[in-house]
Amino acid sequence: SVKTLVKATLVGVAIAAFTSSVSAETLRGASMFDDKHTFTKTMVKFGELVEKHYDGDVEFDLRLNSELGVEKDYVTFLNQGVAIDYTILAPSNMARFAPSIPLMDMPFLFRDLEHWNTALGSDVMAPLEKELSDKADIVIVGYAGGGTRNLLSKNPVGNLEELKGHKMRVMGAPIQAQIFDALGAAPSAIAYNEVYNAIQTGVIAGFENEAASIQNLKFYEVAPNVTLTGHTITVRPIVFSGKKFRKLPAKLQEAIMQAGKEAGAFGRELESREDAIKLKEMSDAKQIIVSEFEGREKLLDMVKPVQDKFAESIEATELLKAIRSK
Ligand code: MAV
Repeated sequence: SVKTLVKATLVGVAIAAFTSSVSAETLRGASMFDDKHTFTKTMVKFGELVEKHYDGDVEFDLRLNSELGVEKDYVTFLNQGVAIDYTILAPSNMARFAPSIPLMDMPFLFRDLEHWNTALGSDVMAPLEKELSDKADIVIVGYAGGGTRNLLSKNPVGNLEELKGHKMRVMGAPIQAQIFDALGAAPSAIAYNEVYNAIQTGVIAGFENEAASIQNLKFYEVAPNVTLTGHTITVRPIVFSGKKFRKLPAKLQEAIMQAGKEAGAFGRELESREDAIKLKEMSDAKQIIVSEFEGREKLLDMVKPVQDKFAESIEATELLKAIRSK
């Protein structure tokens, strides 16, 4: 009868409403750090902004403290569309999937914070984003970063003489090792979660990192000497799995792109502002001993041919020129 049909329809509508409310889209993120690190704060912000820009139901499940591994694991997960949907990644940890992406964070790419800001505020990185999307199926939705990377070692490494043969860990991209090799050091690629132990056991004598992460993971306990080479101002894309992204409603995709831009700006401002503060906190607490690198101005000249050669090998000579001239 009509009456039963209406009843059945109403029940159907109620069930549909119920299931859609329990099956809100859940997006899982990962951070190597606790809730005090700028990356974590940026990803929390990202979630809040997506919720703000999206009318539908969406939930965030952000796993902290390397519960789901480190960046070299995250990049594989994103590429395969498993385990996580978004995170923040160092371009140099994505080299295996897109060989040209480490151009973005190679040492001595930016002259200073102003240059870094101008470059990231432009669309100069677009060809690299395209390669990442085509080859790795990873979408860049925004840019965080803004920390300055310095040398960090067990014993002081204060000049080129002391850097000679210095056993140090670098990120997985070949260009990272090539640059430190050109400076005379003895670099080797080691996973981030093995660095602390490797220094403690004497496998390496140091590495390079930015204040936010040194403080968060207490690397100063094994490598208290910070030498201000300031070789890299970090570029840290907020990245999303392409496989997951394509399955999301168009409106949610739009919200994610918008939130990524805004969360990136939030993260860049936060990390670049806090960088010197965090160094000072660690130094005041006598956790680190900070010193200048004698002859820092020579370093750029030493690595420039290596940068040029890398750019040539990935057919990005014009792009490197464009970034340098920003
Ligand atoms: C710092 O923790 C961050 O820049 C992070 O993105 C890198 O993966 C890490 O250093 C590293 O050196 O691998």
